Amino acid sequence: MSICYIALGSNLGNPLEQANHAITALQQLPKTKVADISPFYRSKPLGPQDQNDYLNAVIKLITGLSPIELLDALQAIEKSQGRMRKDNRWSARTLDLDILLYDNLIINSERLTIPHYHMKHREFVLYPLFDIAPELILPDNDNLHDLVVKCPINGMKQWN
Ligand code: A4P
Ligand code: MG
Repeated sequence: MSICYIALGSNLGNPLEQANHAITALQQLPKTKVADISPFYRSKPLGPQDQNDYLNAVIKLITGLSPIELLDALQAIEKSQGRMRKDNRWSARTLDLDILLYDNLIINSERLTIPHYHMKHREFVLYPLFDIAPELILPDNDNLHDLVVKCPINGMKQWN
């Protein structure tokens, strides 16, 4: 079994409902257990500013799915919750589920980049990850605590 961390983001429709629905779907994945869920945060949009604030969270999974099987499963959940892929990057979305980390693996393939690119500079990834994995060391030996200290919180708040 492998340990992985999933970043959840939503800023369209009802983000709280989307997040809870996605977590239920993750709990129903084969060979997979939801081991921890971070608090939900409200963050300012990275990218175009003419979109709503995001709900962001990080979820810890213990899974027997391979990285690609997990990606397929996450994309199926996104699709079932009405995610439309658009050409413009960083645009609003009902649900985004990204694989941040998968054990200590480094993957650079056509469909997968793990650790997730830019994760080291995003407050809406680092803070919730730190909430559930304060001792975490990244595959390149960077210490999560050091990354959090260096990352401005950028007005992020608890969701409620
Ligand atoms: N892909 C590669 N690596 C991974 C991975 N580790 N996990 C590929 C998941 N997918 C991965 O993804 C595009 C392709 O990335 C997939 O087909 C997969 O094979 P996508 O979900 O269709 O595209 P996207 O999410 O719109 O693009 P991108 O560039 O991943 O978006 P970002 O960088 O995640 O940004 N602001 C706030 N405050 N909070 C947010 O959560 N999110 C975004 C999206 C912008 N601004 C935000 C937030
Ligand atoms: Mg994505």
